[in-house]
Amino acid sequence: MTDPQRYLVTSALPYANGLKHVGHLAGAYIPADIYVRYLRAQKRDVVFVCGSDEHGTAIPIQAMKEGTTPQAIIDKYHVAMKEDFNDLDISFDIYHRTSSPLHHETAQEFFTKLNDAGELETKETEQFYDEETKTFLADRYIKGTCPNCSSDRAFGDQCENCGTTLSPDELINPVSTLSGKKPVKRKTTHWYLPLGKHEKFLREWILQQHKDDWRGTVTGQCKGWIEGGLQSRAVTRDLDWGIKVPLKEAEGKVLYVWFDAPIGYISATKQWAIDNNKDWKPYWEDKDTKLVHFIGKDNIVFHCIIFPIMLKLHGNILPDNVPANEFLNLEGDKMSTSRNWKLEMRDYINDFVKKDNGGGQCVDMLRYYLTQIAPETKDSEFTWKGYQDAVNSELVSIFGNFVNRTWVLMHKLCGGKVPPLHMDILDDNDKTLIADIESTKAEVQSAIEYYHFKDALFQVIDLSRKGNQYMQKKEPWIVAKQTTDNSPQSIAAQKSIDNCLHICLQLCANLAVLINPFLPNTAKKMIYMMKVVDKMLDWENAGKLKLLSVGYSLREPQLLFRKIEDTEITEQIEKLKAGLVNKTTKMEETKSVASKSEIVYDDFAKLELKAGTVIACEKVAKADKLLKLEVDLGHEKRTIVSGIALHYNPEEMVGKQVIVVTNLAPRKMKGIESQGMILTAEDSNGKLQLLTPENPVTPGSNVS
Ligand code: B3M
Ligand code: ZN
Repeated sequence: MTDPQRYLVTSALPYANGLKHVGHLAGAYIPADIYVRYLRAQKRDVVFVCGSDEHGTAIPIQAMKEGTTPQAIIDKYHVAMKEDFNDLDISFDIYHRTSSPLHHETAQEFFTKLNDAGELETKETEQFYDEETKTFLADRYIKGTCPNCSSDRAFGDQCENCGTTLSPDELINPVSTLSGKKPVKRKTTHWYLPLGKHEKFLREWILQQHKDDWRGTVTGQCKGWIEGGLQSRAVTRDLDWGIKVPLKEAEGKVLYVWFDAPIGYISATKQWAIDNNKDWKPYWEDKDTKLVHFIGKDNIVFHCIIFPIMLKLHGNILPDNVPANEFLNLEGDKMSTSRNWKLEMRDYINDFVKKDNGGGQCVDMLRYYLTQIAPETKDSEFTWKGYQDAVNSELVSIFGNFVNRTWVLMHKLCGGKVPPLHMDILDDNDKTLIADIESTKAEVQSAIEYYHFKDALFQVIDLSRKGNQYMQKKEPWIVAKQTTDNSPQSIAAQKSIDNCLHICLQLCANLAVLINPFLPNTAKKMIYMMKVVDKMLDWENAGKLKLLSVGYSLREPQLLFRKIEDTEITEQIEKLKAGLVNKTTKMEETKSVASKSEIVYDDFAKLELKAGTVIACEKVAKADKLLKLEVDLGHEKRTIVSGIALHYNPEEMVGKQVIVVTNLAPRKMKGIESQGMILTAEDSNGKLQLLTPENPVTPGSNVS
């Protein structure tokens, strides 16, 4: 494979509706930044683009929550997110925004081209309409009772309580969140992208051409979509916030946010080109450009199916790879903004980075841990203890310790200068380490090029581990005791010390080059200690043994990383739990206001409740929150789908007794018919607890 002429690297455009957390950082920003820094060190032509996603219903909804305007929301969060990325050294070439006129024009031109070419279809459907505010209601603007768990925190797209994916039609007693009134159905026309027409192309391009070089998790999801039947997707919405559909007959309609957002990558490139006096076109039109999208797994369908179809129809290049990451959990639970179970980038910046005095060590410590636990192939977990261990026992004790002892000993035993290498006395230990230095470059390089950043970083740390072991074998501080006079033994001893420290110093110089894409602040400090220019960090210098000239004097050592104290992590854990409690109390306040109206006994008596025993249980595919249960109810067995997967493992459910509403009309969830509902209560941490008889009862027993 020959190297492409240029690279265009993108990170998902975060919604400008709130601050982002470390899960986002680990998923789409740090890996992209590592990749880009590596390409830059290789002197490749690369542009790294990102920006705020400022359309979609998420924005006006946040404005309603904060009691302000959508414009105020995007202005506030665009600036705040940009600052967060900057503070964590994510080195975008441009951080753009989709509210810019340039983006509006670009997206409208894109739509027009596709529409004029006859690639879009129009369809008339019935949609909920609020007569009072005279607006069609986006799914999120409709609230009602969840048909699955009866919570009144259900919206037209999803239930906030049990997580079930819903459509507005499924809501019981739907009301408009704008007016509180019951909405009516009204006819409306929309433009659709017929995905089905492109099935053959997708099959060939993803399932054949990229079957080996894309992550299995990515092609797997794509396969699911393709095989499930590709439906036409509406690319317009009845909404007053967004990019106007550039057609006379589409008055009051805007482009669907997922149509315009990925085009944001193109408009960002255009703006970058304007700012830097470059031509943007080759980056999107020349086949010799390698386009790579870094995203989280929830964005796969948009980046691998919908946007590529749009790009193809519009005459652009297609992504070469979409290394999507899985999710990052936090301290044993899913990160969630609504439950306040998250670590925002801003919190880490305030509690760690700002206290650094500009050295960037805490930035690098977070970048290190998030890369080490990167959810590349499966979900992974951030724990404060894990963070502390990674910093203290790897960065401080292995990498930092090796560099530090090399510097201290070089100053003590070699007069602060790079000692010579005496080839005549090279022993096996020296040779092995030299070979390791030479071979690590290729390993790190290939891992990065295959987007295995975790592995790549491991190789770098492993090389420093080998340095420590080598030093331990050589013990220059002991050998130094023999260098007291001019005797032949003394001279030989000094030569052995010279060799050890010469090799260790060259190893440190190599470590600086190799660690630079991952931990740029650390590399910068090492450059300072070595008194060399930034150019030394060029990738071509990795694997070389003559990076530091003999006799060159070096600066005093600086500590690269600090230890994380126990008190720091307990404080963080307490803070996390406190945030959850505050949030729950807030939710409870709003809930008690919205309590249900009084009923008579006959209403209650309409319910048939029975106790049953769970005899089998499994996760529901492609639904993070659902479990499928087989419940023994004595005279019959029933299949029940329940939104408790975040709270119970399938294994622990088997054998448990549950209370089932048995006369609820059956309903389909993810293609499975649920023949009842099991009862739960929510505890103060927002966790669902099963209601269960105090002592075992016979399956089928009546509950009253
Ligand atoms: N803003 C969704 C998200 O943040 C969306 C990504 C757009 S990328 C073009 O998950
Ligand atoms: Zn629900």
